[in-house]
Amino acid sequence: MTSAQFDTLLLEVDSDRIATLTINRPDKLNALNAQVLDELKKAFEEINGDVRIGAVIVTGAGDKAFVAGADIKELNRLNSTEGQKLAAKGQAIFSQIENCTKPVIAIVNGYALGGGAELAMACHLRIATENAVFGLPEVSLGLIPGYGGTQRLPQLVGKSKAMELILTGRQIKAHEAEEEGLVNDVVPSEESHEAAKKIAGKMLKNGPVALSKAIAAVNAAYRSEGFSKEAELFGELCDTEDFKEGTTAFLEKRKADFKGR
Ligand code: CO8
Repeated sequence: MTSAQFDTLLLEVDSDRIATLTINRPDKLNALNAQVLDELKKAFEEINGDVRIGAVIVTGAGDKAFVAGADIKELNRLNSTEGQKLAAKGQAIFSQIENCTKPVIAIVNGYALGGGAELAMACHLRIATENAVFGLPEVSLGLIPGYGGTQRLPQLVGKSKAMELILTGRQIKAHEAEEEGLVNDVVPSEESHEAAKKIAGKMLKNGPVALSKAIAAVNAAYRSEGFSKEAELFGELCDTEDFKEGTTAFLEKRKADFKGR
């Protein structure tokens, strides 16, 4: 079964009840613009309600990127109120993915930066291809992660490592991500779908209601006030000169010159 109602996503379901949801903007390295976010919301509503689907694989189109972040062109125009609102909207969609009643496995097939890393972290498991690169480079744009990254990265790798990665914006490769507990496995690119389907297949031998309750029970330990604080602080940054400079510098393909204002 394939679903044709999306412009920026591909949704296919195989005979093993495994859906593959592909973010499909390869010319922009699958960056998350408003349309991708809206379609992700709709796709997960559909996935949750479709009895033919037992598990979901999320990946990016092309061989270069999973998702290279939120669309910086759209971010550049935000004021503080809009920034906070967009962060809260993205957080709600990623929380919908995290709370999907069916297992969600990300195949991280290249760059997973900023919002892309945040999307991967909202999935239940992550399988990285050998060329995967993870990072929260937002501070290099005069920003902070706004789609839950300041909350989920410490949950996955511990506070100390998360602070290092968030404050430096350093990008890490697949094997370091595995050592840090950020990904479950690293596999060659051509084996990634087979690997994800194998693990999804093992899950699907179990009781579907039990799977959904297990997801809800694990997630119950990870709710935090920090998400709304993150959105509020992201919004505050949208009114700074550094945010304008950082995002404009990226779009003009030059180095940012931050003034601390
Ligand atoms: N947004 C918009 N466009 C992008 C993005 C992005 N995040 N990433 C890549 N693109 C575009 C490029 O502009 C380029 O477009 P064009 O061909 O029109 O010039 C195209 O994709 C291909 O990219 P590159 O030419 O840059 O490819 P390279 O192989 O040279 O570099 C990189 C690949 C290193 C991944 C590089 O593209 C890059 O650094 N991208 C940006 C990574 C980044 O900083 N991501 C974080 C963005 S901020 C964020 O995600 C915040 C999330 C929280 C939001 C909260 C609420 C709003």
